[in-house]
Amino acid sequence: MTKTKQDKKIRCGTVAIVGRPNVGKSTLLNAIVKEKVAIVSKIPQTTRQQIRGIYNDERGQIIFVDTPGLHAGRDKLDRFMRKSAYGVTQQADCIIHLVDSSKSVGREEEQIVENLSSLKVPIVLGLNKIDLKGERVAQYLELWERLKGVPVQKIKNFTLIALSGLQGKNIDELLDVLFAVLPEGPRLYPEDALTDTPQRMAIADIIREKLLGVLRQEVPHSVAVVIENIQPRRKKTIYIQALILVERDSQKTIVIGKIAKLLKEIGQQARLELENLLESKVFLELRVKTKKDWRDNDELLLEMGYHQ
Ligand SMILES: Nc1nc2c(ncn2[C@@H]2O[C@H](COP(=O)(O)OP(=O)(O)OP(=O)(O)O)[C@@H](O)[C@H]2O)c(=O)[nH]1
Ligand SMILES: [Mg+2]
Repeated sequence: MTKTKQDKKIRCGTVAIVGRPNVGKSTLLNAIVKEKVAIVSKIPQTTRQQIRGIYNDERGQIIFVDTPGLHAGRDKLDRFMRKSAYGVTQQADCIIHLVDSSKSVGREEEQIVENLSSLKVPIVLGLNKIDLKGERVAQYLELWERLKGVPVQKIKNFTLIALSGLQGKNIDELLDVLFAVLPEGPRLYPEDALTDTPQRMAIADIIREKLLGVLRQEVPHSVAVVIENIQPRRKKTIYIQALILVERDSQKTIVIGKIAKLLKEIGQQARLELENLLESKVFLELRVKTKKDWRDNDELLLEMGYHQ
């Protein structure tokens, strides 16, 4: 008897995208699901919590989990971010270790490979930013070889792929690799689901992304966005009050200055994206407040959705 289309088994699984900050994890996720589900910026440590992006085709479903960039910071938010990223690797069916192939391997990268190399699930080493000529590809292969003690061709359950999330290069090839290793099983999310980020978090992240676009040096890491109020007001307008937290008064001055100068631009960009997300007209009000050391404050972290 020949197999009909219905008989064909579909595959479904979770794929964690992990790596150092700024290697392009969120850009890759957005390129795969062809929608902006994760914010992106030039500044490292943009992503602060897990972001799911769900991909579907006739082969099945892949639940991609974008994670905060792994770095060595020591405050409570840093620890939450690390826990959040490594936590995903414990539950995933496959892991993409994403690296920036134009940048040198550092101590942080060694630590990541030390952690990942003991896992049993298939690993895909994504050599990203290949559009920048990928000058350092060999260093990443050597690192994996050194920690596994065998040449890359001999590492079990290990695949290499050159990528450019920015240019959408080799995304189809990546999907082929992933569907080949994921388990058979029914879809876990409806086919039209794209992500499951809570709306407040998505709104706060869009505003934070616009701020990251204008802030420099240490300030971005001290900035958080808390949504205080979302309220339908008048006909078809949603009123959003957002509080921008900084850690020190000196930063407040910088942020207010930037905002005043760029409020039109930031507010305008954020508003357009929010209108797209909420499918409604949006009125956005931004305030800035100092909350000393919020990155080390359990209560505030919880309020922002960075659960311990
Ligand atoms: N040239 C090039 N740039 C890229 C590529 N992918 C991402 N970028 C850029 O790299 C920067 C960081 O991208 P993100 O996607 O935010 O990186 P991330 O790994 O999610 O960073 P964190 O959330 O901080 O861990 C942005 O300026 C992107 O435009 C790529 O394939 N090629
Ligand atoms: Mg990110």
